[in-house]
Amino acid sequence: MLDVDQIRRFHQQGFVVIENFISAQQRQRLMARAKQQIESFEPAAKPTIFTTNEQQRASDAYFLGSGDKIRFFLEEEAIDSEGHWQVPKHRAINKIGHAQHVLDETCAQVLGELPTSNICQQLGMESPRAMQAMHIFKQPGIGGEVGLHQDSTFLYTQPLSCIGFWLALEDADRENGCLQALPGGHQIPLKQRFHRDGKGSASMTTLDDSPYPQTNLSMLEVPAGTLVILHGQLPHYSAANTSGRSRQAFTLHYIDAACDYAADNWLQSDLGQ
Ligand SMILES: O=C(O)CCC(=O)C(=O)O
Repeated sequence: MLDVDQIRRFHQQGFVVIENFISAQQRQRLMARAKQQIESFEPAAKPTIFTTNEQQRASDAYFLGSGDKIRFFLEEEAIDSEGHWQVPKHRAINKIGHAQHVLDETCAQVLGELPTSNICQQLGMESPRAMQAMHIFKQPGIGGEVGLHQDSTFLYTQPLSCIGFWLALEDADRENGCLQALPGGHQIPLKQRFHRDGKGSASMTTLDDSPYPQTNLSMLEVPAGTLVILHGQLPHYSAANTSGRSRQAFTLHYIDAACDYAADNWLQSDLGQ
């Protein structure tokens, strides 16, 4: 649970960093389970690359259907233009998502040991619902950047309610692509919505085209075991992993079930807690 100072910091700066939130044993269970899942994953002839390019992402049925499944997405550099693998399978995975917090017993158990739902309530959520889980790998050398974004762009409710929990499974620093966040940036309006278009695809719509404030991003270099809680409107980013070290993280995104979850959000699922 959060103390008064941590709650104040979340409301003031839009994020809060809490070291030693998840134990080494819990981290190992999540990482070992992901390793097993990858071993049993059999990639399609034309596997899905995870990309920050929305047009490509929107046109991908494998991605759009992953809200209530456990699916595997590859790093952009893992496969060349002719479809040849550049790295072994376990080094190619960008992320696993988006419903292992419900569908996978180990994930559900470990996450159930963490007081994330209670923390949501401390932060003002009436009826927390864990909508989306992601095991993010940021592979050594080829782990791609995640562009500056606000999480409510992807999990839109009225009123806005998304809160992200980002768990460092391994040390994260500037070389291996730690999170970077705009302090106080949760006060700016939501800039974009990523939504289904009713024709089997999805696209980005601009809601507010003013530029992001020219404030420096805070570099959130954190040891393994740290939790970063992110307000849904907080602009955040992570750079490519230029190091030889991996940077695994696990994220869980909540919305308030007391708010209206948009029927055209890309992520549609009847699962959730
Ligand atoms: O782990 C990362 O590199 C980025 C994760 C992120 O931006 C998110 O979960 O919203």
